[in-house]
Amino acid sequence: MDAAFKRYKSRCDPLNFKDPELLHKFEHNNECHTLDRHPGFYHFSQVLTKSEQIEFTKNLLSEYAKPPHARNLNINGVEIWQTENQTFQQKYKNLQKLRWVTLGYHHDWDTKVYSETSKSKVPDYIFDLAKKAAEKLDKPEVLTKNYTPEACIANLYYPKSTLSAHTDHSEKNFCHPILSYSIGLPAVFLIGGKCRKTVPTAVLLEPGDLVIMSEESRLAFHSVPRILTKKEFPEVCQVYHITDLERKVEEKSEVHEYEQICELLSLARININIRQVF
Ligand SMILES: O=C(O)CCC(=O)C(=O)O
Repeated sequence: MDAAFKRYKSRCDPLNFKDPELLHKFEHNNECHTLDRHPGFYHFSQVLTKSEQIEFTKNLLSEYAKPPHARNLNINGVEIWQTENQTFQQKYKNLQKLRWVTLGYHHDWDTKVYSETSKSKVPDYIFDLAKKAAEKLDKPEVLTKNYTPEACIANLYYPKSTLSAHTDHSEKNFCHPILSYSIGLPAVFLIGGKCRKTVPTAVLLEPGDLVIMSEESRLAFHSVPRILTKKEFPEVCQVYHITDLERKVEEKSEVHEYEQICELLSLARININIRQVF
C-alpha cells in the first residue's frame, strides 16, 4: 500500500485510464462493479446527480459544518463560508482549512472511541443516502434496508490533499458496511487488504460514485493518494452549473450562493463516509 500511495501521489507519474493494471476506471452504466482481488468491495458509477451533489455541498457548508455537529476547525461561531461581503477567492482560501465534518457519533481521531457524550443528530439526508445504497446493492445479506447511519464523516479534499492508508475499525460491529459517496473532483482510491503489505488496486472515483466496503473489504487498508484537477484531467472532471439544479432558484442571494458552490465543486472533492456503529 505505501509504495503505491507514493507512486500515485507523485505528480510525475502518468495516470492511464485505459490500462486497468494502472488505474481501474469503471464503465458509466447501471451495473454493480466488483474486483476479484477485493471481495466485498462494490462500486456504482454516478449514483448522485449533479443536483444532489450541489445540494449536499450547500447543506454541508451552511448547516452541517456548524454546531452541534463537529469539524476540525474548533472556532466557535466563526463562519467558514460567509455568504456576504467576501469574494469567492476569500471564501475558498478560508474553506481550505476545513478538512472534515462529523455528524451523528463524532469520530474521535485520537482515541478512536465513539462516545455517548459526543454526538449530534444524523440528518435525514444521510438516511436517504443509505437507503439509496441499499436499493442499488440488492444483497440484503450485505446491506439491509434497515441499515442505520449512526456516524458520518464528510471529508474535504483540495487539489493537493491526500488521505493516508488506514483501516476503519472504531465501529463496534463490522458486519455493517461502509458507504462512501464522492462529490466534486475525481480521485484515485487505493483498496488493499487486511494487511498493509497487500498490493492495492487503484480505482478512479468520479463525482457521484458510490463505494460500498463490506465483508473482507470492510476492514481493508485504503487511502486516497491523489485528487485529479480539471487542468490535468478535463475528461474526468465535471462542470457544475446552477441550471443542473432540479429545483428553481430565483432569489438573487441564493442564486449567487449556488453559483459559488458550483465553482467550488470544480476545485474540491467531498467524500460522504457513512457508518453504522453498533
Ligand atoms: O475519501 C474517500 O473516498 C475515503 C475516505 C475514508 O477512507 C475515510 O473517511 O475513512
